[in-house]
Amino acid sequence: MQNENLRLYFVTGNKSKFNEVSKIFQTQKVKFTLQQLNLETIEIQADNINDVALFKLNSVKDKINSSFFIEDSGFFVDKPLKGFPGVYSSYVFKSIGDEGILRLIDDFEGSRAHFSAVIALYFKPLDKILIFEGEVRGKVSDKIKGKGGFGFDPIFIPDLIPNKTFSELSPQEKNEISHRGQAIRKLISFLKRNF
Ligand code: ITT
Repeated sequence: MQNENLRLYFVTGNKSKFNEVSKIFQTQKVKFTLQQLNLETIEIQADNINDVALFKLNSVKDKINSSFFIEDSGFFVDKPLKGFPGVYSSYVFKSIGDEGILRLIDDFEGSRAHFSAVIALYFKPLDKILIFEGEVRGKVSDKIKGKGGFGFDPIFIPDLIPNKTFSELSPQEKNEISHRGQAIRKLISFLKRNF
């Protein structure tokens, strides 16, 4: 039987998130075996994603007997939408989608946007909760471009690769600069330091 101390669950219903994270784990020498766990979590409507992430973690903590983490992320159109959809990203994507966001914007060149990710980890060997964050800045594309990724990827142009949307990048290229990639690499450094 596998050593339970070396099992790490990523509690998420979003297969695309899991696939991105799992690719990073494969390229790093991590002793932990990563596994997706699709458990119902509770997402409160707070105005910052750190609070959402901690609540989400605590909503399933009693049901899991291993180390595990959850991730809460969002797409923020800082200019001209003052941060919308932000903490409502999941719902807004399902309701109005990428097209709906584009209809709200006139000046794409002058737009600003970012993705944020907060990972909350329950690390069983130390009985501790830890937070890891990542953020990537850019602007909104004037049209939907690319086939890769998920969610708002086809309309986000990162500052670091200013001629492509996230959907036009390979999974590795997106992971190298994305909010999720940054947060996961911090989590992996923690695991390497502590196990
Ligand atoms: P879980 O809560 O089960 O993990 P979820 O998709 O509901 O899955 P969130 O509540 O964190 O996850 O919602 C974040 C939403 O923000 C997500 O559904 C996407 O619409 C968007 N989003 C987050 N990261 C993204 C990324 O890397 N690329 C594109 N869209 C992203």
